[in-house]
Amino acid sequence: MLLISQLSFIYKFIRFLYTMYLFKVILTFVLSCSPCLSDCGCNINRNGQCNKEENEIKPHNKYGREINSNGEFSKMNFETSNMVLIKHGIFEMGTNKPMFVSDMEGPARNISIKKDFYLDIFEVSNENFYDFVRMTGYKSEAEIFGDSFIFEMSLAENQRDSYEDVRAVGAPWWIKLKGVTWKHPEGPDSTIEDRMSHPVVHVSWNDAKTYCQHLGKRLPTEAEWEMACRGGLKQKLYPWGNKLNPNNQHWANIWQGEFPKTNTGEDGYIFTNPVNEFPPNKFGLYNMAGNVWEWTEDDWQTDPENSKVKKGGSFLCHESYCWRYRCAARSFNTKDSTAANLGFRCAKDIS
Ligand SMILES: *[C@@H]1O[C@H](CO)[C@@H](O)[C@H](O)[C@H]1NC(C)=O
Ligand SMILES: [Ca+2]
Ligand SMILES: [Ca+2]
Repeated sequence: MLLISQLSFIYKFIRFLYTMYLFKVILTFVLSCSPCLSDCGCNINRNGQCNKEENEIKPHNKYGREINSNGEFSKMNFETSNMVLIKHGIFEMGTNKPMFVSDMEGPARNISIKKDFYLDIFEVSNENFYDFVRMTGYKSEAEIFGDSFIFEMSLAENQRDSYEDVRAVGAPWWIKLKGVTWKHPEGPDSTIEDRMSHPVVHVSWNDAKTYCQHLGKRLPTEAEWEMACRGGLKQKLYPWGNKLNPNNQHWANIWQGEFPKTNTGEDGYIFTNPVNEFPPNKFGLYNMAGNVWEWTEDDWQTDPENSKVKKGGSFLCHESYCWRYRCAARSFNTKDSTAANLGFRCAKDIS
């Protein structure tokens, strides 16, 4: 009798182990699929692999404007946890010592921001945008157009010469590449998995606006953005003051070396940095200067139909070429433009 009950126990134990094993196999399978949830709705092919390409060439994805305009996205509850409240008031916008006169940086003038508003502490990250896409199925404009602009240093040296025909006129270090999107920032073989905390890039003004609206937010106006950048300081160049590197430290991710050939990455980054790195300004805002350019709500004066103001400069900016990591600096792009150094953050009215 004893033997039988022992055997029965061993049998149950082995069955238990086997059940646990099956459980582990299933769990591993499910987990291995999770990185692709937003990419392909978790289409698993016969090998258990996420089947991205097959999904991406479906016509309804390629011509996704209908998808994006089909009905309103469900609005999320508004969250202020990663925003700061910025008080209304008058501040001196622009500068009387413009570095780029054609950018219309001047003159310095008193501008009144009439209402308090919230602003995102960080640039919108890949993780944030990933969540948005997973919830809404949103297709970005670069995905719909099928290409975007990347910086030549993102390509291996032996690849660069093959792209002469698609280089941007007047700025040959920009290469227009097929299959570049926010989730494949250097082309179809690249991924954001190793930089979920970095700012989302290759997003157009239209994409940025849709993202902010989904969260019950909006894009900041240029004046709001600049007031926030200055952090209460008056007529200083940078969000932290006039010296580029106080205490011999780097306060923003820009370009060190000789543009556009050598970037020494002395500040720690050749490309983008995580949105919570480098010191915040007095308002607690990170990377207002450098890292990625940020879209604003305002029209560009000389092309109000098509172009929008962007602020803050990027990791590609160097004093010799693009000294635009100053609060007064400004530039523009058309609403559907996308690039490797252009992102955004959202603002929000007090309701
Ligand atoms: C803005 O207003 C302040 C206070 O009235 C004044 O001192 C300053 O000169 C004004 N700045 C400009 C650029 O007009
Ligand atoms: Ca850098
Ligand atoms: Ca920035």
